[in-house]
Order: sequence, then C-alpha cells, then structure tokens
Amino acid sequence: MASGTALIYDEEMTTHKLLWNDPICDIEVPERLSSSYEQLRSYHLLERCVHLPVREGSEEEILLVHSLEHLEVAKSTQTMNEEELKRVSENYDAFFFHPSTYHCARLAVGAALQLVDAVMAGKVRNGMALVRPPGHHSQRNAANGFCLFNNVAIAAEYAKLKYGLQRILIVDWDVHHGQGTQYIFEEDPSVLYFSWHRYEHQEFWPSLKESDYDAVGLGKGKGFNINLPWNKVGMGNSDYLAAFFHVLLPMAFEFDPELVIVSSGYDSGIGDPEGQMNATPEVFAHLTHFLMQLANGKLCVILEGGYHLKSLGESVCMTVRTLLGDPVPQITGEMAPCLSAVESIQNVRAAHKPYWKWLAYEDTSFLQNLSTKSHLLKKANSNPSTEDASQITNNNNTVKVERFLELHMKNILFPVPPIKTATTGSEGSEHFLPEHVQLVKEMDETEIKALVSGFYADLVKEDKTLLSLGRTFVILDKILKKEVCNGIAASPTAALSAAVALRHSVRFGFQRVLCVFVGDMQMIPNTEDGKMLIINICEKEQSRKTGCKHYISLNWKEDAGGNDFFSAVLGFILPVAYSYQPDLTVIAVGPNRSLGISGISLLIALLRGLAESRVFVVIEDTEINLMQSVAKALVGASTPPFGIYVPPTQEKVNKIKALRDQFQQEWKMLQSSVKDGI
Ligand code: Q9C
Ligand code: ZN
Repeated sequence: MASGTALIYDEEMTTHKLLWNDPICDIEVPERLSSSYEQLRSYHLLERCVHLPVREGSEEEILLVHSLEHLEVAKSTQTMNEEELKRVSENYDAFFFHPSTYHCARLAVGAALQLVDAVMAGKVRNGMALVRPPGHHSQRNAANGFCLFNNVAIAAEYAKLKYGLQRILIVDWDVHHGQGTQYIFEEDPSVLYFSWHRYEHQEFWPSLKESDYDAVGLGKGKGFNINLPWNKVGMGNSDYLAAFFHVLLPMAFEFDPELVIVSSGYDSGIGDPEGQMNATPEVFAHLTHFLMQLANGKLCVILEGGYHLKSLGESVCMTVRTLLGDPVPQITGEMAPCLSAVESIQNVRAAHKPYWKWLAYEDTSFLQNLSTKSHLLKKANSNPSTEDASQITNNNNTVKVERFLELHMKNILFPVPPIKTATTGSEGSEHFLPEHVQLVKEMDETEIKALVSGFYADLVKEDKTLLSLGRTFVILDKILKKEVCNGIAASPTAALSAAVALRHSVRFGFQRVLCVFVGDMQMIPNTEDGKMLIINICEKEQSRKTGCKHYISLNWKEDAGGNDFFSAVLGFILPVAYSYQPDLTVIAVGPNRSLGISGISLLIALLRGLAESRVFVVIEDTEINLMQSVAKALVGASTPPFGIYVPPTQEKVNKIKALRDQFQQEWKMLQSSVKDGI
C-alpha cells in the first residue's frame, strides 16, 4: 500500500502573465501559485510532502487531446511581440498569451502527468499539482477561460494509454463548468466526468445549454457526464456536501474508478469574485476525504481556478492536509442545503435515472410540475453556510473576507497530533496492527472499580465485566484528553462498553456524541437531552422508541458476498451524521452483526470525516479479522475493498426512502428532492 503525498510546483509557471489591460483576465495572476505555496509553507505542510520535479509535457502527449493546429498556434506565440500576442489572444474567449505561456502550459501538462505517474507507480498514495495556466475550459482546438491545454483531460488520456485504465473519475469542483473536459469525454464511457458550476439558468459564463443537468453524455458515453448546475449564488458547505451525498458519491461508488483526478478550482470557495459562493475552506477537506475512499486512495488533485488569494491559499492547505491523512476539521455553519440546491440535485438524479442502478427506483413522477414551480425558488439563498460568511460576501468586500478567514481559520485549526490510534490489543495483535497504532496498557481493577461504582453502577452489575471496561476507559480517556485521535477497544461485552462509553463522554463534557451501533443493542440509553444520537443497525426490527429523533433503528442485513451497505451509508447515515455535527463518534460492533467487514470499514472510514476524526470503536473481542480492518480504516491506511458492486434491492431502497421521509425535517442533510419541500 503506497504512502505519502506528492506536491508539484515550479516557480517557472509564475512567468505567464497578462501584459495589457483586460478586466476579464486580470484576476488570473501569478501570485495565485506563489502565495498558495507560501501558505503551505506557513502551515508546515511543505516539509511533509514528497516533492516531484515538473517536466514539459511532450507534443505527443498534448496531441492525445488537442489538434495539431491548436498546438502549432500555441507554439508560434513564443516569439511574438505584445501586439501580435494580443491579436492571437482575441481569437479566444477570455484568454491571454505571454511569450512564456506556451512553455508554462507545457509544464502544467507535464506536472499533471508526473503526478499521475507517481500515483500509478505507487511512489506516493496521492498528491497535488499547483499549475498555471489552468486547463478545464480548453478544448481540442481552442484556448478558453484562461486555459490553453486541458491538463486534467490529458492526464486522464495518458493514464488510460500508459496504465491501461478502464475507469477514471474526474471531479471538477471549480465553480465554472469545465465544458472543455465535457466535450473531450462526452462519448467516452471510460471517463466519468462530474462538474458542479454556477449557472443561474444559463446566465452565467460560459452560458451554455450543454452545462445543464440534462447533458448526460452522448452515444456510448451516455450516463457518464454529470452536470450539477447551481442556479443561485451563495451556495455553501451544506449544499456542496449534499451534492456529494446525493449525486456524486453514489455514482462514484457504483462506477468504481481505478483513478480519481480532481479539476481543483477554488473559485467555488468563499470570497471568490467569480463564484460568489459561501463555502469555507474546510469543506475542501471533507470533499477530499470522501474522494480518498475511492480507487484505493489513488487521487490526483490538479489546480484550476481560484481568484481570492487568501481563500485560495487556505483551501489548498485544507486539501493537502487531508491528502496527508490529518484529521478532518469540523465543518461549520447550519447543516441544511438550500431549496435551489435541492432542486438541482433532484433534477440531476432524475436525468441520470436511466443510467445508474442505484437510481433505478427513484421516484420522478412528481417532476413535471417543477418547471412551473421553480420561479418560487428565485429568492436569495436562505441557508448560507454561516451567517457571518453571507454578510461578508453580500458586501462583496475582499478585505472583509480576508479578515473573516483569518478569524475563521484560527477557530478551526486545532493543534493536530497527526492521526494517532490507540488500542489495548488482544493477544498477538502487535503483529497485525498497522503503523501509527500505539498499544496502551490496561487500567487496573481498583481504578476501574472506583470509576464504575460512582456513575456506572446501574449499568455494571457483575464484577467480572469490570475488567473489560478497563480497556474501554483507558482508550476513551486518551481520546477525550486529545492524546490520541481515535482508538479501538476489544471487549467481551461490546454493548455494555458502548453504553458506558456514551455516558462517560457526555459526563466528560461532550455535547453531541454520535453512536453507530452494529448488532443487537442490549440497552438503549436515554437520548432525550439530545447529547447522544444513536443509529442502531440490526437485523431485527426494533419496535420501541420510534418517533424519537435521537434514536434511529436501521434494519439492514447485508447480502452475503455483496456490498450494498454503501447505499445506506451515503443515503442515510452520513447525511444524518453531518446534520447532527457530533463532537465524538462511538462505533460499537456487538453480537449478531448484520454487516460484513468491508461495510463496517466503509462506515468507519467515512465517519472519520466527523468530530475532527475523533472516533472510538468498541468491538466484541472474538472478531480479530475485523479489528485489523478497523484499525486500518481508523489510521486511514487503506480504503476498504468493495468487491463486486451490488445495487440495493427495491426493498432496501424503499427502506432508506421511508427513513429519509421520516427524518428529513429533523436532519436536513437528508433532503434530496423538493417534492415535500414546496
Ligand atoms: N464575460 C477558470 O476558473 N470569465 N477560468 C469570462 C466573460 C472567464 C475562469 C467572462 C472565467 C474563466 C479556470
Ligand atoms: Zn473557475
């Protein structure tokens, strides 16, 4: 399993710059690169990356995507004077040439290819390339929107050719539609292209009909082009997360890519003059974390846009930190997508229903009324990511955003111990546990007795269960005191240990503890004060306590050999968990679990995105194989193997749908359609 994160940067790419006055192009400045790099230095992230040199992409490589004519025109600009440069530039929509542009663009291509090579050869697990000029607007025969060569598209073609890849996912989180990338792959089923973009019913640049949700690809490529248009400005963290939960991630898991490439524009972040969105830098940590669960972690992030220097720099840092495996910072703001976002999400799901198994049972019968209703949606975004953030962008004041970000980043940048996992281990466990896992000595009996007799005596009646609680306490304590990030305890009585752990963490001062209990839960704690949210995944119907928003019973039995649990995780558990915003996650695997090891690993890997990655896992101690997989998921060392894709049955889809309907008023990140909303 490859480890390490590559970073590719070369100052040379700052020599491409605008030589004349042009208010459209003057935001694409060299400082975008240099100041992001300095920001990485100031967070001490540079020294933790593997630095790779750039190279020029060869002509042959550029011709994988572009026409010879386009290449020749670009080449010819190297020796032009300013006047000539200006004249060639005017042939394109929003592009400028400098004598060094051709060289820089070849370096940008080469940097992307170096990154693909390093990841595919297993030299590193993942990485980021900081490049200029960007690429995603560039087309076979044209420069466009600050882009000369399509770096990401060339990288994907190169990966197909050199490594024989059959499935590549491109995620374009830049705020503009990468129409260039769409044109290049629209008939190609081996490249799944996802883009969200500011659209405003076709009013926003590049104002194309084919940027709408109904452009799903052509010919054999039908279903492999996903456009999620934002019809309002002011989209924030919860809108982006909802797009991942309800559109991108289920498709991506079904597609099962061998490599993921990100067209990583940060003009979708707060403060950007182009995007006018509200998403704060930490959202990019979450997006990155989700994508790291695909393609066995093979993730290449390549810079596109991003024009607010401070916002850009912070967002780049969030991305790189996450690639390095650091804990994921807590997301801020109210967790509820706005109506306009939900409408877009619903539309793209409906458009893709014919092409994706997981959408097969999507109910779209109510959609015909939508167009008549959509005028109702034309009001200002009612759910900005944070109140402060929305006020600031409304004033449209770059300096204010800078000050906001400075404060904001102080609040969310906790001092991080790079992920540490604690376990007491069971016999021989030191041989199979991954790196970064420290073994912890158990508490002695008198200590535990002292603890238990005070507050947990009602739970713990038998003396012989005391010993097993020692493990629970000692690990949990390290998490609560932030000595380690997460931990595992093996226990002969996992259910009891979980109950004690929940009460202990609330007593310690945690305000919201999320508990996902897999198996038969023997005692269900009182959740009325809202300090715990319990999701019990079990085979048997739990009749009691229904209607309580803090205790949810999810009856789920994974099909043998299959792996359909991801649909419940993405469609229900994650949205509920993100709505709740826990400060600690407890995962307990008790007796009679109805999930396989890969399902549990997936759950843990994804829940690591919450509570600053603070996760406490208790496992019934007979499950040694499971312990090993869980330990790997906790340190982020490997992503779970998913096996053959099994779509959920109609019965299971209905189950999720029913639960979603039941809880979406309380847990708003569940919303993926507006039929009940208007
Ligand atoms: N009225 C990238 O972010 N705006 N490119 C043109 C014309 C061009 C953005 C406005 C924006 C290009 C990579
Ligand atoms: Zn952009």
